[in-house]
Amino acid sequence: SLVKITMASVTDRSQSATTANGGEPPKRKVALITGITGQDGSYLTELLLDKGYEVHGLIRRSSNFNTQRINHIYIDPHNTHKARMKLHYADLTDASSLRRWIDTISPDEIYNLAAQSHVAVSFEIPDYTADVVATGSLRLLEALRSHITTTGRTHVKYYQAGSSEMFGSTPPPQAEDTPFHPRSPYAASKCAAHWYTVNYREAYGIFACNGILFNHESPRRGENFVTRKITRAVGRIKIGLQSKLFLGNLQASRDWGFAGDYVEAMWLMLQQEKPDDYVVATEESHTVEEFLEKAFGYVGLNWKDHVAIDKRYFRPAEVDNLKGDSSKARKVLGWKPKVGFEQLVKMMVDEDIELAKREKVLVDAGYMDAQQQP
Ligand code: NDP
Ligand code: GDR
Repeated sequence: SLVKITMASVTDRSQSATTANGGEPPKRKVALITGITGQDGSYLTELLLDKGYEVHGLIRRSSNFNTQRINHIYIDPHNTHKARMKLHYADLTDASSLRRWIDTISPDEIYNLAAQSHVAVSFEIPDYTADVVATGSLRLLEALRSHITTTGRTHVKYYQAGSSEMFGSTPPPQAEDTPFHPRSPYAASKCAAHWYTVNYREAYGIFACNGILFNHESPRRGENFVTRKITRAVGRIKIGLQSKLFLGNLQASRDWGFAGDYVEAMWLMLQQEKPDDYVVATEESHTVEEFLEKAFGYVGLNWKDHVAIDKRYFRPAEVDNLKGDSSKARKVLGWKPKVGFEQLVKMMVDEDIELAKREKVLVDAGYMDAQQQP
């Protein structure tokens, strides 16, 4: 099972390190990622593996496999020379697991990406959202503080996945010094995690950074976020598997970038001399309706023929307009987005057309119902 494999992999790492370096600790940088199975976790893992890191990911137990986004980079850990990504069971609600893995892995960099990350769902499960997003981050910081105190490993760096949702109803453009006005339990919890991170930096001198990232999307985006929900529907409608798409508020405006670009900014923050907080954004904003027009228009469809409004998808409080000012990240980190809005929409639609074609084959062969999604 996965647990047996991963337990073995940690032991294997120290053994192979001893042989390879004559008893010296391994030279490779070691990263620990929470939320490795999520959209950003998968892109960040690819980036760090490319840079030669050994990457450890914490995954939570699920009754279904939840590693689809990282299966393509998974190498059996028994292959100790090649396998540089290792997975371990843990949970942000379980402090002991966090402390144990930090101590066992001895990471140089920790990326805290795990979250109940759906804003609308956070209104349904606010208590759990706060437990994972706010207190979970505090647990991880506290585990890191203990680890540093007992081992003297003061160089360990920490990244906190902050969000533009923290700005909420504060009008754009939003920069690092813009006041927060969260509009959901998710956003309020992210504000708490932000301030815990600042506090651990100030109180204990931990190298801890907050990335305040605006929306970023990709073909790996969860299917119930609006961009992917739209591009999945475009693919399925074009291929004839679906005809209607139900959405909520089409007038909300978001600053949408590409996840692959944004994980690079996370890494850059931890490579600086001093820890700090950075806004990461494209500095361009579009409404959901504009996204619809682009995505349907790209394959020659009119969104108005297919979209119906369902009140269920409206939120008790909405964030109307987000548009970042990322001049600090551009100046200090030398970061800028490579993928623009139109390119992003096309990339997502192209991939979802291919996915719908594969679904169609299964439907035609009688292996899948058209309503069903694999
Ligand atoms: P996803 O929802 O795709 O991934 C979230 C990850 O967290 C998954 O790996 C999930 O595991 C894991 N997770 C959820 N609950 C727990 C838990 N209790 N213990 C351990 N792991 C858990 O999010 P993204 O990749 O899009 O975002 C990454 C981070 O960045 C999140 O913190 C998000 O809030 C934040 N963020 C995202 C932005 C975006 O536009 N994408 C913008 C700004 C911030 P599983 O796969 O099992 O569900
Ligand atoms: P957001 O992303 O709330 O910005 O949070 P989402 O894609 O869920 O919503 C964006 C906007 O679209 C409107 N909307 C709908 N949203 C969803 N999910 N489903 C619908 O059917 C629908 N119809 C309209 C929403 O009301 C909203 O205004 C994302 C998450 O990744 C967070 O974790 C992250 O912190 C922020 O981005 C930055």
